[in-house]
Amino acid sequence: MENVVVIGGDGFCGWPTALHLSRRGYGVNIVDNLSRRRIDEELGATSLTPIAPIDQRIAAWKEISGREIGFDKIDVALEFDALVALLNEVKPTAIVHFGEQRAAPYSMRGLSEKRYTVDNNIAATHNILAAVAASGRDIHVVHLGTMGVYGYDGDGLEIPEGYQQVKVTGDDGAEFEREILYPTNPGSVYHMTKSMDQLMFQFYAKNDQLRITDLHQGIVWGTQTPETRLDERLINRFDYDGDYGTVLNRFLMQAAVGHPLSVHGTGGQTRAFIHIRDTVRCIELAIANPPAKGERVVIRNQMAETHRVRDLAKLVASMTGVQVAFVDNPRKEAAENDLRVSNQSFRDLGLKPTLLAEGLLEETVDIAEKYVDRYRPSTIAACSVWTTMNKPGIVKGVDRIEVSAA
Ligand code: NAD
Ligand code: USQ
Repeated sequence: MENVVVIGGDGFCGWPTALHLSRRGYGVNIVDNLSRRRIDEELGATSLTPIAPIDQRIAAWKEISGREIGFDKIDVALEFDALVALLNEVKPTAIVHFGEQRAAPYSMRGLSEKRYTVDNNIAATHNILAAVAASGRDIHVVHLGTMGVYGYDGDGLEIPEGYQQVKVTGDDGAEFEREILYPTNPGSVYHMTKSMDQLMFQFYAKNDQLRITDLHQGIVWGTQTPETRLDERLINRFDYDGDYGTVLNRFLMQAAVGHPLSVHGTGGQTRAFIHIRDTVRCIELAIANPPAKGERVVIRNQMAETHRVRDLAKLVASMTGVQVAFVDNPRKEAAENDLRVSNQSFRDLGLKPTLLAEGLLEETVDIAEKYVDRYRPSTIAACSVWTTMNKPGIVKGVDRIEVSAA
């Protein structure tokens, strides 16, 4: 049996991935420092769905599937020796690295959150790479990166999968061909750490011949996968608060409680999306298709489709009859952008991405409605501002409210 260590396996993407890999026959060991549960407390926020403590989650999975999942509470940014010891004990063939602070708004809240995000994310990624290199084992590192490393100032040029061929003119006029990492253009301290991760991957792939896959994932929506649906104790997180709630899940939740949908600015921002069911499939495909030893980092764009924020708001409003509010954008980002992205590499591996049109929006609305009693109104506003010029994106003093025709 092949063993996989899932770092950040108590989180929104990590937990369903751990279950999916376990069901597919991998020996799974979760590593997590449970920092997300601590940050929830710090923010007074909570998952809309009632997530069980990690030991109960794992016990429920054993009861339902008969399969064991290991758990080690390790802070991979701080506890290097414990990480090395775990790798020597478990002898994994792959590590899936979800263990970073992942909210752009949280990373922009203030100085301590900026510094925490950089310290945590950079040290976590570097420790994992250094531990794998030191172990002498052939462990494939699969990292969850983000579409946001490319930036969102696009004019419609298709974003390639990580690399760009360029011609450089030398001082004598001669032209040189180079392949470079696609230029990064991060829009938050969080996205900046993902851009910096890329350089660490490039170095360790070259210097230590590590096999590394970096998955540039779009915004994940939905909450359940076939495994997390099996029992309420296995249910996945559903974040809707102003820091960790991502846009489509926030809109679906806001619709369930009749809160006007909080569109930032004009809603002209175009972003890439993927359903959580496809996240777990993509990880399995990535693990099964590692780069050769000595090969450059494999970068795959992990997304299904692109949408403009205001179009998503209109869609949710037409499904539910909720109002759409255009609020001051708390972020510093292009008001309008086009986005075309290649996802050829996952399509070539056989992925048939789930699209919004396929009915899972209703499933997410049903979940939001089912757990509506757990909604904490005080956490809904997006209060983190990118600069002193930005105002919080709260639905108060809105520019205009649109009422859907539905
Ligand atoms: P999450 O916050 O739900 O999960 C992250 C998990 O990592 C948490 O359980 C946390 O406790 C753990 N963790 C953080 N720092 C750690 C450390 N130093 N040591 C051990 N554990 C640590 O986030 P998520 O939504 O599951 O995202 C997982 C990864 O996927 C992140 O790296 C994120 O950047 C990436 N990603 C997420 C999305 C999305 O929409 N959720 C989209 C693109 C990429
Ligand atoms: N937005 C709104 N209203 C809201 C919330 C967000 O209009 O109530 C807008 C934002 O201003 C932004 C867009 O929606 O233009 C996306 O915001 P988001 O919070 O859904 O996504 P983002 O901050 O980019 O981060 C999320 C995950 C992160 C991941 C990233 C993928 O939290 O971990 O890396 O999506 S990507 O966006 O492709 O970079």
